[in-house]
Amino acid sequence: MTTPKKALTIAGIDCSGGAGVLADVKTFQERDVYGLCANTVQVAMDPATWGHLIHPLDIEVVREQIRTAWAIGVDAAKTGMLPSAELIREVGRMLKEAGQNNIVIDPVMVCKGANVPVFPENTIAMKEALMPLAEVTTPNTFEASQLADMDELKSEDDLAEAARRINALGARNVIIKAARIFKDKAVDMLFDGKEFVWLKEPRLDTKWTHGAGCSFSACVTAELAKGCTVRQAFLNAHEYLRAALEESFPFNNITGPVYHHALAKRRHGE
Ligand code: PXL
Repeated sequence: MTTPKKALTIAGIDCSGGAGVLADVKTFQERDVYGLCANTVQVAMDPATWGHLIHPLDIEVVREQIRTAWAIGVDAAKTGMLPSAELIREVGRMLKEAGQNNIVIDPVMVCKGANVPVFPENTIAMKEALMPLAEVTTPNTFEASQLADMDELKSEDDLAEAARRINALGARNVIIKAARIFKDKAVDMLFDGKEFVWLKEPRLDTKWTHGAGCSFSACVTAELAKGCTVRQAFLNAHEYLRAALEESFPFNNITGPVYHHALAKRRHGE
């Protein structure tokens, strides 16, 4: 009998299956890692506007789920949508108390194409309670600018400066995903406190990117659970997401998800 590596996601359930817990657990499965979850919010969509209807769960219910995960034991843990500063601080306390390693913080602040407000008080809690615990954090450019206290990031120099500032908050490795700020290229950047790794590719011309951020950070988490270095986890997640984006598809004319099985399907010649 071989026991698989296990990863926990502390995040919201997006019932459309593209982002949040479902994206994370699908990704864990694709990467041969057993997935567990602690659900923080239930998200449904208004069928007319695709506006997100967000229903936070009681903090005690989140705590019970995390306690369950600790009772099982996990090799890595990630966070996604955390709807209040109070919950962010509680999750930080629980991760720290458990001595959990391989922590990936995806500092979710906005949902693509949806009207989700940004809570400034959540940013402060994230900086104080979660960044010091992060083996890796995976902000997009908006989230990175908020964490780094910078205006809109527009250049590679801005990305590097934001990464240095986020590293100074305690996150040991900072991955900034800059899919949109450059006209001709998509850039993923890793800063490990000393060196930068830049991955640049032609931008994929697709509107169907729902769940891209969650799936990327989930892949990093799964790779860390299996014992990969951060650099290798970054490269693997980049490759995984590129394929998932190349096979993304529409739900409607507003949004569509990345396809989590794309890379494995190619590899197996399905
Ligand atoms: O993509 C950010 C995100 C994260 N988590 C949940 C979401 C979304 C966006 O829709 O619903 C639960």
